[in-house]
Amino acid sequence: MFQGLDKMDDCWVLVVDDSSLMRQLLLSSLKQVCKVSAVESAEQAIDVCRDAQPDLVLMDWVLEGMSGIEACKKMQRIPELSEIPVIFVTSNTSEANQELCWEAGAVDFVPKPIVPKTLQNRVKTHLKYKRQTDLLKQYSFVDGLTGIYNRRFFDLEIVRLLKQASRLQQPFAAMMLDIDFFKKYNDEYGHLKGDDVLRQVATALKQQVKRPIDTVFRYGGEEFVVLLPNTAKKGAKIIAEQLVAAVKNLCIENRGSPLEVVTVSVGLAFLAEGEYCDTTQLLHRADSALYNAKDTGRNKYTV
Ligand code: GH3
Ligand code: MG
Ligand code: MG
Ligand code: MG
Repeated sequence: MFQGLDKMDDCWVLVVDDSSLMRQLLLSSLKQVCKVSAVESAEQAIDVCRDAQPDLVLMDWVLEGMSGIEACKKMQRIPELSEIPVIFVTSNTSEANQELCWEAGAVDFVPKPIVPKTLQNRVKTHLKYKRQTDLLKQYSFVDGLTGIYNRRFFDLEIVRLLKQASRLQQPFAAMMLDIDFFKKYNDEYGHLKGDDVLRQVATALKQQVKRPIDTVFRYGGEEFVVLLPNTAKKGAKIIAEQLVAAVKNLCIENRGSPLEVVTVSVGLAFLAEGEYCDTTQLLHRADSALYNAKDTGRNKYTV
């Protein structure tokens, strides 16, 4: 399962140090291990981490402006940065100072002056842990059949996104989709062909949902959920319409369906700006709308 984890060529380490001599030393000793770049302040480091998340940060303590300790604490509070491991590389080696590094959330501590071989091996070990964690996350949050996010990830994301919508006073839209007459499809063409349809439908849905903040999940057997943060009624209806059309336009024959091809029905639920509801209430709304779409002809969306 974890083959190739010793290959570090693709990993990227960010060095933060205000001394150009130290930056040169760290860059030259680490470039034998992985990709590496350097910045001279904590503020720059946080900007770089927000733009493109490195696999590991080597943090100096004493910097101009924000200190390494403050930067590490700040990264812990920013969700998309909180899982980037930080190693302190510093000459502040007293016991009390080392304690401050652990409290700030560091994963390791390397004293200056550095011993290149030791630093390289510490970095290798942490990169290996990071890759294992990333892989485990991928295995646990991605559906094996379709390659899109699974129910487990949905359960986490929906809670986070509803809180975010409420905090930012933004509208929110959720769609529940269900393939029409899919039992008949399986009966007619077999389960393997059915699996193939699930993959094609998942890909078509993902292609239609273009903003990076929008997500498609496989919710259950042949049911999908699409979450659209900061999306009002009008925009969501357009997307629902496009999703229904995209699946129909795959033109996958389904002799068991009166519609003759594979189609989906969609139930749409909204949250207005400033409105709050929990996951159960939102899904209940989407589910009722879905049943309405099923009852009134399928191959359509209903609010
Ligand atoms: P409706 O239009 O009312 O939704 O009719 P339906 O036949 O799609 O009914 P229902 O939603 O109850 O059927 C779900 C079917 O989806 C049953 C099951 O055989 C099939 N299914 C669920 N998961 C999978 C899967 O992973 N692979 C395949 N091939 N079929 C699946
Ligand atoms: Mg310094
Ligand atoms: Mg179903
Ligand atoms: Mg169905």
